[in-house]
Amino acid sequence: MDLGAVTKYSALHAKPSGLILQYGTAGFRTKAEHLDHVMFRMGLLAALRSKQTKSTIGVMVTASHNPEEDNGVKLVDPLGEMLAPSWEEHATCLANAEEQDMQRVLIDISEKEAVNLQQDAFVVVGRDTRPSSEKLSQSVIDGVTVLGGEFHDYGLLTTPQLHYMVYCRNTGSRYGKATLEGYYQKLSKAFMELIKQASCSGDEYRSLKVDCANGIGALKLREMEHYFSQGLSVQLFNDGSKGKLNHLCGADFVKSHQKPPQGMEIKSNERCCSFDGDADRIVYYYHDADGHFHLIDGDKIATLISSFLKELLVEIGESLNIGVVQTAYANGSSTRYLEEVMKVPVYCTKTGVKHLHHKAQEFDIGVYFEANGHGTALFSTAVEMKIKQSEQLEEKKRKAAKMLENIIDLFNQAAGDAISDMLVIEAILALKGLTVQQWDALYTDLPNRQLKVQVADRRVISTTNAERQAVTPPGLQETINDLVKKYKLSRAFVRPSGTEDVVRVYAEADSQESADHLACEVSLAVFQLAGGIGERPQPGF
Ligand code: 16G
Ligand code: MG
Repeated sequence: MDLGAVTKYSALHAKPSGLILQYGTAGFRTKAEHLDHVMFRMGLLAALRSKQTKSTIGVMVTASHNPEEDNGVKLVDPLGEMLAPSWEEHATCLANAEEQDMQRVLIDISEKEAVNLQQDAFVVVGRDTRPSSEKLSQSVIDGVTVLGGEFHDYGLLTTPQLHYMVYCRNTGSRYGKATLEGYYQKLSKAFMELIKQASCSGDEYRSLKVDCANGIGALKLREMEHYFSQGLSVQLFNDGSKGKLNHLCGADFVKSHQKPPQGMEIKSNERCCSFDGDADRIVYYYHDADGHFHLIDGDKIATLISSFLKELLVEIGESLNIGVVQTAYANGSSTRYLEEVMKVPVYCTKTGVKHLHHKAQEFDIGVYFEANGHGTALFSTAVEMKIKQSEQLEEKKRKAAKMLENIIDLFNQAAGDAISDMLVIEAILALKGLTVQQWDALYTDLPNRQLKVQVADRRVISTTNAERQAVTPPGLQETINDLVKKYKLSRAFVRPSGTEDVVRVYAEADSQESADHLACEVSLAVFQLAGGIGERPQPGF
């Protein structure tokens, strides 16, 4: 390691002194103007991680659904997964080191992780459409090269596309070709094969309106569209030509405001979906004949997907297991439906994709989705073996095995992916002959409300039981329990955000009014017991 060069180049990406940032749930995120040094240092760290794992590491420059002025960076581990936890700590240390301590911190990390510095390093870089992203990704590259690493700059990519590239490169292209062309072809081929088998593929299954959040999803979907246009026609809105990224549109806006995005004209019963700013989340929705808005979130997406996969497994007659992984935010109706009607085991993990992904790997088929629309399905080698053996099976079983094979190809198994999920959903709807209303009618969501509360230090709140219960501050959980008892079919929990300096409150109940009241009362309890600052939460918010 040429420490002299590191110091010299680091000075060109100097850290504003005193600035402290955390590697949060999905990497670093803050105002773009504070991130140049973080990018350079994440380039250094990615090179070290690559040397240690002897694999290609990915670096994605994006702030997802956050405002256009923000930016962020996250590292992608060899199998397309989120960075290992011990390296998240190194990332935080390195990002916060003052200039004069940089050398020491780098040496510390290398020693702790037994990095062979002579080893080659290879890092792939991708970025979203934010105005700040190009320059920031150049800073990442500077960091990689200072440590003698090589790189490939993919330029504009969705986050899941970068995960896909990393996965392909580290599996000797068995998974797919590590190019955009490879990604488009793999997914489109699987999609076209699947819908060939749909008996009812009338016009209503063939078109979809997509709100692209004025982000990278628009560019990439446009590039990809002609590969699958024989099977599905997509109409793009909020494609970045006019509006601002994530402003009044995108999956996060639609989910949290429970209303349609601006800039999209919706006729009754038309199927619509929204991506977020880096295209790793998707939610669906429609207007019914009375003009009412219906949201189909990640929970209902998981239900559609897991019930279809379970049917395929039954068809094949195999005892392979399937499990669904959710978080505390999953609507109570979805959990009940999955467990009681579909008889699929459901597990709850902490918020953040890495937790869900990890749990889902325990099953032959693990379907995981956050209510906010981030998710995918993972398949074990046992499933692949079964498909390979299916040649000897009778015709009907062979057909199911073939479908399963295409579904596996269509899912981005490296990460939740709005484009890939969209094609899976569209294929299932066509194969099952389901309209968007029929899908929505699988169960009725319990009315719910999410609020946030400002506190002096959100770390005073700690949780257990996959964030469903507060351990500290004392008395908070007991208060929540008492409040919940006042309402029917109710549930509430609080957790410190992993991405913002706030405490999040979630409540659901049998009516919207009750959910709103409960959320408000719980917010007040947080304010009083956990050191609230600023304005007290008010009824009516
Ligand atoms: C990040 C997570 C997302 C999670 C959200 C929670 C990834 C890739 N993204 O965006 O899964 O739902 O944080 O945010 O893990 P919060 O902690 O602020 O509620
Ligand atoms: Mg995102």
